[in-house]
Amino acid sequence: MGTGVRVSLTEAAESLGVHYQTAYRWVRRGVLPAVKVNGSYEVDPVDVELLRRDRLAPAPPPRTRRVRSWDPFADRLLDYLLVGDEARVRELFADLVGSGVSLVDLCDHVLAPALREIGERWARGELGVAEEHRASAICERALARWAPHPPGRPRGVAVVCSPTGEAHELPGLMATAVLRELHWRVHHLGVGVPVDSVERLVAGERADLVVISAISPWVSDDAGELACRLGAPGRRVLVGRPGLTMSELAGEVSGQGGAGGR
Ligand code: B12
Repeated sequence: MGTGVRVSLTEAAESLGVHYQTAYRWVRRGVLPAVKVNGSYEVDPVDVELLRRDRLAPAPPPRTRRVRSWDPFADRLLDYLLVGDEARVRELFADLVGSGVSLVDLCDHVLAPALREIGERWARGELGVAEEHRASAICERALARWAPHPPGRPRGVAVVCSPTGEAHELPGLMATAVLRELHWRVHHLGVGVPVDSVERLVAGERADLVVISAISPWVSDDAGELACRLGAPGRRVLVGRPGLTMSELAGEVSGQGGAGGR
């Protein structure tokens, strides 16, 4: 779990044995999470340690790791989430992604099953709202680390949003992480943004793709209406719903697959 005590970027650079400018570049690229305090960057020592380990590790193999069974990983994630062990969650993600697991597989086979189980336990009254919120917040922060803007020329501009009335943020974050891994430039709007404002941003950014993440059944009509409003010539609009997967999203944007596009 994060210590709550942050160190300056200069100290982090020293402890990583790199020049301040290098550490600064890592912050700008999202490789090293940081917050700005009084105009200076500060970082969590846990992130510094994770980055040190990443750098010490041998160069990762190409992203082709095949996993025989995902269940042990989803179970481990669930265990860590249930006790709020954020450091272990980050390590698990770093181990998997660092050893060649794609964000598609991480989301579909590890994150989503653990979250579904948390939802089941909450629905059965075995888990409090506080524990469920803690778990979601940990997932959001851990996944955000793997969703920096991609380097190089993007495949296109995407906006990821949700209908108003949808409070579930994680599916949109998963879609953002996966699209960025696939080299899309993504504007992630989170939840609760008024439709008019989403519409203006989508037009202003000349989005080629809009992904609407909607997992609550009561917003499915709104998701359809939003998709109609945001559609335009030359722009694809895809609507997510429970049961669809990141793998289908990835297939759709690669020109294959059969997810809920228009
Ligand atoms: C975390 C959580 C919350 C958190 C969200 C916090 C956050 N920051 O995101 C909070 C506390 C806000 C919350 C609130 C509520 N929740 Co809730 N929540 C969950 C939980 C545990 C995980 C949600 C999640 O991230 N799921 C993502 C994954 C696990 O699900 P998935 O839909 O299969 O995801 C895939 C697709 O969405 C797809 N995808 C995403 N985008 C796209 C786009 C495209 C184009 C494609 C192809 C695919 C795609 O990829 C994902 C990965 O495979 C779920 C459990 C569950 N089964 O999902 C309950 C759950 C969704 N919640 C539920 C409920 C009832 C609620 C509340 C009504 C509770 C209440 N009484 O207040 C409110 C509703 C708030 C609202 N207005 O929306 C129910 C919904 C039941 C139903 N179907 O009717 C669930 C299923 C729990 C349960 N078992 O009962 N919740």
